[in-house]
Formats: sequence, structure tokens, C-alpha cells
Amino acid sequence: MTDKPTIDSWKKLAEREIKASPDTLVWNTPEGIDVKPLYTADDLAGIDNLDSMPGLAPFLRGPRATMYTGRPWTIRQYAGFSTAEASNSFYRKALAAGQQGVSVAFDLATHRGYDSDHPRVEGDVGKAGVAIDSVEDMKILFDGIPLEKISVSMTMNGAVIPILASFIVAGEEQGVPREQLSGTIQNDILKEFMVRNTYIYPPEPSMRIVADIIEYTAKEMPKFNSISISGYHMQEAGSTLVQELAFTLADGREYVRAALTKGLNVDEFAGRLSFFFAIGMNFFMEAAKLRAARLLWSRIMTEFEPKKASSLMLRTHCQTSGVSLQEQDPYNNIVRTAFEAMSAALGGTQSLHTNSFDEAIALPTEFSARIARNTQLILQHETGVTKVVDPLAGSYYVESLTNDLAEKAWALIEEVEAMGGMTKAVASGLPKRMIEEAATRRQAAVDKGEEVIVGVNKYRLEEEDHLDILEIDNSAVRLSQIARIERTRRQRDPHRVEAALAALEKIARSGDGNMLAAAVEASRARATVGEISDAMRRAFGDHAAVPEVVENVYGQAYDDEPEFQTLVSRLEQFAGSLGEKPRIMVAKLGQDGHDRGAKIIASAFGDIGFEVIAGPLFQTPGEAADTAIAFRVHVVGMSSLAAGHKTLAPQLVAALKAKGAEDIIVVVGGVIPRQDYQYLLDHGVSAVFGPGTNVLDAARAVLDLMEGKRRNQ
Ligand code: MLC
Ligand code: 5AD
Repeated sequence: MTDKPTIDSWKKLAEREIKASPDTLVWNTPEGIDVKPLYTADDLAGIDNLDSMPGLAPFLRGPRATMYTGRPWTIRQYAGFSTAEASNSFYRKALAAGQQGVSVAFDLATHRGYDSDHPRVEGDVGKAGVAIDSVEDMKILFDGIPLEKISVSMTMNGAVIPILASFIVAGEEQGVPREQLSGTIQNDILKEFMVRNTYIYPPEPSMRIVADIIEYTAKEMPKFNSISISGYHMQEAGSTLVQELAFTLADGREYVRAALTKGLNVDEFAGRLSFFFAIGMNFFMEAAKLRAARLLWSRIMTEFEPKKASSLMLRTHCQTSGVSLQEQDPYNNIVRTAFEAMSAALGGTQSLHTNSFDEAIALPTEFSARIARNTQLILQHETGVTKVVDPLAGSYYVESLTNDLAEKAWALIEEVEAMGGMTKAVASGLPKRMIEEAATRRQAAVDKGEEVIVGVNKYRLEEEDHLDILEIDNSAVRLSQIARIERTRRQRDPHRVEAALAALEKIARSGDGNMLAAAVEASRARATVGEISDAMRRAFGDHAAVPEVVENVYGQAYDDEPEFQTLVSRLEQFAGSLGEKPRIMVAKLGQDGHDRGAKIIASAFGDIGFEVIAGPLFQTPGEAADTAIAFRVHVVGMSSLAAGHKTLAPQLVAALKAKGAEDIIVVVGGVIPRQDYQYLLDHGVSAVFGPGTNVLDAARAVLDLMEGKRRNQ
């Protein structure tokens, strides 16, 4: 007879195995959760909801009773590029090959409410998504796709009014009345101000737009999800999972409040609020996050006293993590995405996008998109994960994680509430700052090798394989879009357009009426996305964010380690010979608002000893050159994540030259395919830093360039 095993006997055994206390094995995660090497039944003591049931409030175990055993999650791949014709053909092929829902990626010009002929968007048209200028494009986008059957997600936040309006009109003209349209519009503006940056108007009128859309869809489009409250982009920007969870749910609470101001009853719209989370590489914690999200949302919604149980239910889309994918040894990304997809399924997502393995370099090709889609098809058809509801329930570890995440996120949600809610918190800049600090800390951990990324900071290949990528001829797309805009303008009734735009502007100014309803009429009259956006711009103005840079996070992570200190001293010496601190401007050009990389570089370079000028978002190359000259910088570091680099970087070099500032060094970093390096170097760029670049290496290279230049003067 042996004694009943206890935790103490395990501890003794463990100590003998590793010759140290098992406490040394505790994993301190960025969330501030200390993950122990072993969980036991004791860890479940005091945890509520262990006996909850799927399909019943608080929905911890899933929104439907049968979950995937009744119907698997929707395979909904996010895609869009070039013209409406090209994207339509891509969607049709994907649907024929097993994809179940459509998800539209718009280009950045459309996101920001500019038509393709606008001079500010020359480098952006058709690049990171599909160019849509009016209902004419929208009709082509869905040609041959039956909108009464296929649900459509549209990731649109800034120009959400003209885009949803033209979708509604495209449906009408396809013979599908709006009450039959199913799908989701992202319509989540708060996270745009925090992390994604495709806003147009200031926060207050932007919140009115959200409320108008919730009102209109609640009344007119019963099958349409009015919003996709998104944490995805927070994690992409570097947030911890607790931050992602808390800020997303706090955003949700704010949207409910905004909708209530329209005089709606909570049950009229709550069932059509939906969510969107990222699924990164922390396998069990990500699954636990979705369980915790459902629990907390039902807690939040209870405050609004709905009558329907479905009003307490959190339904979500998930996307595997873009930032977890790497340029180096890119086939590893297939493996990463498969694990992340499995985690999303174990967490109980309703809909899923799996990223393509060429993510860190370019938009998906047909080949990489096929592998990404098949990752989900294999999960659904071959692994058996769909056969049991919430299979992780009861796991000591996963239940503990679910509880820990819920508690930590709730504390942060309460903090936001104490600030007066998320709109106020966002205005204060606190959530953005917290996320940027987390991102910078994480980068330091990767640069130092504390966090291992296979093929990047460990097991790196001597030589990378060649990869074929999707290239978009942006100037051809632009010309064909401009031709169509001109045709549309010629063929429409200008008086009808003018009257519809005036009616929209009036509602925007007065708050009396529904902006989406007015935009539907403008869209029927063939007003363009840019014109509808401009009508609202006249009433609301543009939002301009002031870039802030966090300090002392990157430097602190290195403390006084020699690698860091050597560089700091070298820079000090150089500053001595220069007679001033070297100045670098971190520039974002075009409509590319992805600024995680730019912010990390600005922050880390500042800690190393550069004087950093954080350029505003959305500059034209000429404007960036003016800023660089005004601040007398030595270097401009252009960060590009939206594929505009081949147009914008040469224009920046030319603008500096034209203004007599060719001595300013230009370097480019971000999502730059290797194929493009030589082109950039040939066009006056001095160095290119692709994805996965160690920040200290980049700083050393910039210093080398400055020293070289000075020697030659
Ligand atoms: C589901 N159903 C069931 C069932 N499971 N019926 C019986 N038994 C079961 N077990 C029913 C549902 O109730 C629903 O019907 C229907 O089947 C469809 O299921 P769903 O779960 O609602 O799925 P779906 O339609 O796919 O909706 C998922 C969603 C939605 C609610 C999360 O909002 C959505 O699709 N979101 C996608 C968002 C997205 O793709 N975003 C991309 C962002 S990319 P009924 O009648 O109840 O509706 C991005 C990147 C960037 O943002 O650019 O930055
Ligand atoms: N097509 C496919 N995927 C895209 N993503 C962004 N734009 C597109 C597009 N046009 C994906 C990437 C990115 C995330 C925000 O969405 O995975 O990381």
C-alpha cells in the first residue's frame, strides 16, 4: 500500500529531479499571471461556474448548447486586394474550395474615406485590400455571390457609413432586400483611436456613427451583426491578453451605452453585437481567454437588465496572430497558425480566419491562402475537435487560467469604469500607452533572446528559401478605379447626388435622423465613398492624433547589460563629435496606420540616446520631407507595413532632394519583401530593415551610416 499522493510529495520529487525548488519553474507571463508547473484539484477551490452549461448563461462553455457538434465554426478568410473584379474572383474560388463566409479587406484609401483619385492616397490604392469607390465597385465585388445565403463580414470603421450603405444598395440591386442580408460590419471605432488608426472623425461624432448603425441594423437588418468589437488589433499592437480582454469588453459596454442613447431597448440590439479576438501562441491561455470573455460579457450585460438570455451572449470571430508570424523560415508559420487555430477551436470561436504563411511579407497568394484555408478544413474534418463541446472544461490548468484572466481583466475593466468609461479612457491615452509599453517590453525580450522565436532569434537559417509573393501593380489599379469613378460621375443625376449629400450633412450637423439611412439614399444616387465621407467631414472635421512615445521601457529591460551600454557609449561619443544628439524622425507615410513598429523603434532609439521625432500619421512624402527639414534631422526612418514602400520611399528621397536636403539619410523598415530591397537601395534608400530585425542591430546600422557620412564630409 502506498500513501495517497499529495502535492508535498510531488514537490519533493520535483526538487530531486531538477535539483532546485519547483518554484523556480514558475512562468511569469506578460499578463502578470504566474503559471505554475503543476495544477491540481486544489486549484479549483473557490472558482465559480465550474458547473455551467453551454448554451446557458453565463455562456462560459459556449453560446450554443451543441456548439460544433451541431454546426462547426464558420471558415471565414479575410481577403481583398487590387480591384473589385480581382477580389470577386478570389472569393468565388475560395467559396468553391470550402470557405463558408466572405470577409472583405478594403484598401487604406477606402478605410480613410478617400476615393482612388485623391492625391493623398496614390501609394495605397488596391494595396492592402480592395479599392471600393462606389456602389458600382460593390456590385462587382459580390457579383455571382448570393447575398441572401452567404454572410459577409466587412472590416470597416472609418468610412463605415458609405461602405455599409453601398453594401445595402448592392444587395438591393442584386434583388436581396436588406432584411435578408446577413453578415457583420466591424464598426468599432474606439480601438481605432487606440491601435488601428483608420479613424476619420473625432471620437464624439464617431461614437454617434456607431450608434446610428446599431439603430439602423436593429430596425432594418435583423440578420446583420451591427458591430464586431475587436481586441484583435490590440494584441497585434503588442497588448497582453488581459489588456485585450479588458479593453475590448469595456469598449463593448461603451457601445451599449451609446446605442441606448438612441432610445433603443437593450434586447432590440444586444443579440447582434459580436466580438473579435486574436489568437496568439500562448495555446492554453488563448483558449481560456475566450471562455473568460464570455463569462465577463454576460456579467457586464446583466447590468443593463435585458429580458432575453441571448442578450448576455458573447459570440466571436477569431483570427490567428499576424505578429506571431515571421519573415524568416516562413514555412514555420504554417505550424504556428495550425496551433493557434486549434486553440481558437478549443476556446469555442464562432468564426475563424487562419493567416497565410507569407503574412509577414505580403498579401496571400492563391497557394498560401489554400494552405491557410485547409488548416481549418483539416481541423474540422480530421482531428475530432468538433465532436465534443468545450473539451478543456474541468482541466485544472485551463479552469484556473480562465478564472485568473477573468479576475485580472475585471480589475482593469473597473479601472476604466472609474475613469468614466472607455471613451474617456481612450481620450486620456492610458490604454494606448499601456499597450505600447507592453509591446516595447516584449520586443526587448525577443531582442535579448529571452523569448525564443524559432528561425528568428534561435535556429536561424544560414540562407533563406526563395518565396514567390503576390505583387500588385498599384498604378494600374489606380488608373482603372479612376476611369470607373469618372464614368459613374458622368452617368449620374448630379442634382439627386447633391440633395442626398446635403441631407446627410444636415443630419450629421444636427444629430436629428440617421446618418446611415441618409447615406443609403446617397449611395443609390451614386455618390462616391469619398463624397459621402466629405459630407460628414464638413460637419465633423478630421481627427488628428498627437503621437506619444513611451520612455525607459526598452532601456530598462537591458538595464546595464554590456551589449546595450556599448552602443549607448558609442552613440554618446558620436554625439560629442557632432556637437549635438543625432536626430532621427520616425515617419509614417500614406494611409498606413500600423504603427506598432514605428512606436517601438521611436521608444527604443530614444532610450539608446537618439533624439527622436515621432512624425504624425498619414503624411505625404512632401510633408514628411518638410517635417524632417524643420527638425534638422540626420536620419528619416520610414516605417511601412501596408505595401506602399515602392511608391512612397522613392518619393520621399526625391522630395528631400528637391528641397535641398539630400544629406538626410533615409532608411526604411517594416514589411518589406527581400525582392524589393535592391529597388529601394537603387532609389536612394541607405538601408532596409525587414521584419524580425533586432532593434539594437538596426540602431548600430544607423549609427554606422551616420559615422560614414560624417567621415566623407
Ligand atoms: C451556430 N448556429 C447554430 C449552431 N451554431 N445553430 C444550431 N446549432 C448550432 N450548434 C447558427 C447561429 O445561431 C447563426 O444563426 C448561424 O448558425 C451562423 O452561426 P454564427 O455562429 O452566428 O456564425 P457566423 O454567421 O459566422 O457569425 C459569427 C459572428 C459574426 C457572430 C462572430 O460577427 C462574424 O462572422 N464575424 C466575422 C468578423 C470578421 O470576419 N472580421 C474580420 C476582421 S479582420 P443566426 O440566425 O442566429 O444568426 C481585421 C484585420 C484588419 O480586422 O484589417 O485589421
Ligand atoms: N488579405 C488577407 N489578409 C489580410 N490581412 C490584412 N489585410 C489582408 C488582406 N488584404 C490580415 C493579416 C493582418 C491582419 C490585420 O489581417 O493577417 O495581420
